[in-house]
Amino acid sequence: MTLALDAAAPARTSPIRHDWTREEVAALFDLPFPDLMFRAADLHRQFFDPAEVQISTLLSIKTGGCPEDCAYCPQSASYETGLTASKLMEVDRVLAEARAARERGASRFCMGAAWRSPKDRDMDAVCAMVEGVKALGMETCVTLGMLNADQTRRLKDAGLDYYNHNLDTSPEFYGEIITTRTYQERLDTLALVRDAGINVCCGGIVGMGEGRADRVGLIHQLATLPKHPESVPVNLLVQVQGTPLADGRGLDPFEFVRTIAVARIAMPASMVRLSAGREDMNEQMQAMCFLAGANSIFYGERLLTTPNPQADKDMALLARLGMRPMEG
Ligand code: SAM
Ligand code: DTB
Ligand code: SF4
Repeated sequence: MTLALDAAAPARTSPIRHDWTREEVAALFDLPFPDLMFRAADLHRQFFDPAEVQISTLLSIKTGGCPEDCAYCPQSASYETGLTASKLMEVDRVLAEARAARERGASRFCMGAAWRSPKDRDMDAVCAMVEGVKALGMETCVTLGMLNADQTRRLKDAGLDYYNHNLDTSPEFYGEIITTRTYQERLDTLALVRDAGINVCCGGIVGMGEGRADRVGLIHQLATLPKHPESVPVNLLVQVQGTPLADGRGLDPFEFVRTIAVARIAMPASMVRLSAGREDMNEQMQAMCFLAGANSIFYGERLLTTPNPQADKDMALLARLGMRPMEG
């Protein structure tokens, strides 16, 4: 017998706000944990079916040797992480990977390149990848670094659905993490993508030694953009040997769950993605993130260069929780 619970779904009474103050975002973080979780779960139900999780698979189409100095990143040429750099993958190989991801149940295929920004000569191949993945019936996402107007238009013309470009942290903490690209340059790329009519995927990383005020600052920035990003990846730092952040103290798991919940409340109509770092979370913690409003995951054994949970373990977890992949 199935219980008819649909009637219990709350009506969509909460507005989508773009005028959040930092104080309001900080006050959400300060709520008693049960109150925060209740508010996040209520908003989650107003905008989504809480039993559904969107699943995306990542592929690194160009790995390592990156000229940027992002302190968290194993792909920066500035750090000795033991990663072998490689050239841009062949289009056919990328499409074979996308097909395999689709067969395992992914609805979105995200292709990442370790570039500061793409070279114009790379754009033909990347656009062919976008067209090919779309032809497989999957949603497409790429993350290629900074873009100019012409590159953005070419991606739009190729049919790109989402562009991922993260703000990573608060404007105040940013300089501790990256010196080779400014916060404003990131905002400029996001504005180009938005204006071209491509969906925006934008979030950040926590657990980098930032304070709560920086987590507040990150969510405040995202939630006061002229339009909220359609996808908000919340990454827990993957501590990679050789990077400057390899030996940090990590983050209290409840503070991570709070960050998810505050993102859900501040951007209620966005997909909040439980992104990097799931290898370091037990299943109970991941379930708590779903209760806090996360409704998307990266799926498949590899993120870009680091491990992610086995696909069948993820499907088994969703089944144990009575949850299911969102239809593409
Ligand atoms: N090079 C492009 C750029 O930075 O825009 C695209 C690829 S880059 C690897 C995409 C995102 O991955 C970064 O913005 C960062 O948020 C995330 N990331 C990279 N290394 C990470 C790590 N060790 N732990 C968690 N997230 C990470
Ligand atoms: C995002 O926010 N997280 C993904 C995706 N966007 C491109 C990347 C996570 C990378 C984790 C480290 C690695 O595997 O290299
Ligand atoms: Fe390069 Fe992107 Fe890694 Fe920064 S996060 S070093 S830009 S690949």
